[in-house]
Amino acid sequence: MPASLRTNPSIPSIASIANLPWQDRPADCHDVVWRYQANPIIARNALPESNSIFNSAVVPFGDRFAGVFRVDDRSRAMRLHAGFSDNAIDWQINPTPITFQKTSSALAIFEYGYDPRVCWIEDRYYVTWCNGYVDQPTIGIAWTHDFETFHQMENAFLPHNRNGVLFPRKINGRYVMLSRPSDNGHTAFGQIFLSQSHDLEYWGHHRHVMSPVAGWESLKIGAGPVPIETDQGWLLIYHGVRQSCNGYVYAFGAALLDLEQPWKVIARTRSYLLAPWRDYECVGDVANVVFPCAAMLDGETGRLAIYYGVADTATALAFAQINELLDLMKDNPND
Ligand code: BMA
Repeated sequence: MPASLRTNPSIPSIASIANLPWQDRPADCHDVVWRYQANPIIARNALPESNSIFNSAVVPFGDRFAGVFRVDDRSRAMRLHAGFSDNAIDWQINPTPITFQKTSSALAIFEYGYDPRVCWIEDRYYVTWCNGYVDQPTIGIAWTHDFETFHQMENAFLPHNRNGVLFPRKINGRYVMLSRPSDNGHTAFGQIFLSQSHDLEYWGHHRHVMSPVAGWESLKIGAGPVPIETDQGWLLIYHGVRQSCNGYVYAFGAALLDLEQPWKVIARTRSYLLAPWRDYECVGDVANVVFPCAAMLDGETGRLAIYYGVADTATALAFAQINELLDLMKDNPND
């Protein structure tokens, strides 16, 4: 195990995942993040009624993998679907959307859902997503043990909010969630904030975490996959958006957050790690979008598999070595 990784096997995000998908970096590639050569791994028409399947979250599930997938159907309804895989590349996605069980009769109905993240905390998987409430986006939360039955909890926040991402353990006795306050449209601003809760229901002690700095993220940023715990800090992969004369361009980078006070940014990448360069990232329903929602780490080897939506159309996979990512950020302390 690389020296920089914690050795606590009770933290699933750093447990060994022997069957994690992997391809070595191509000989002619010098990037810290490189793409799976058979991308995209999930085609837009993988389901009979799907228009697009993208911005989706996957996790280890026993000795297999499970996930929650953003499926926009051909009526252009935005729905969440569960899915399973033996190798985390070939996915069997349920053709019918998740029907959430309400944990309270007063709970708002599911209007639409998109950009899910999945996070194991203590004894169950939590799903967070952008949840329509009176036709406005906020953060929905549900939990599941088996990816068959999902129990929807109260929305975390009032509208407008997007990119709600939980940390995989309590920090100083509180659950912690990143989010990105927004508006109801294609929001032209965005900073990452953090909120804390004793029960995953009432959220407070809000903190500012990060604002856009570099050119590639100059319009807005939002948290991506569930942060990964290392002994140097929480590794957060996040998306950043630049406004061009031809529209928004979505890329992703990374930051290192303090372990005990995760609103403190220790370091962040100066340049993007991956930007829309390939045709499947540049051409689709929304051009020039790479949007990461999941990352799985094999604690044994430090191999990281990053799942990202491409052009709001399909789902792709990329790889990195976690120590190379941490080293890259060390060269760019946030001082
Ligand atoms: C964001 C979200 C994402 C989408 C992105 C690019 O606001 O809606 O789902 O990938 O825009 O269209």
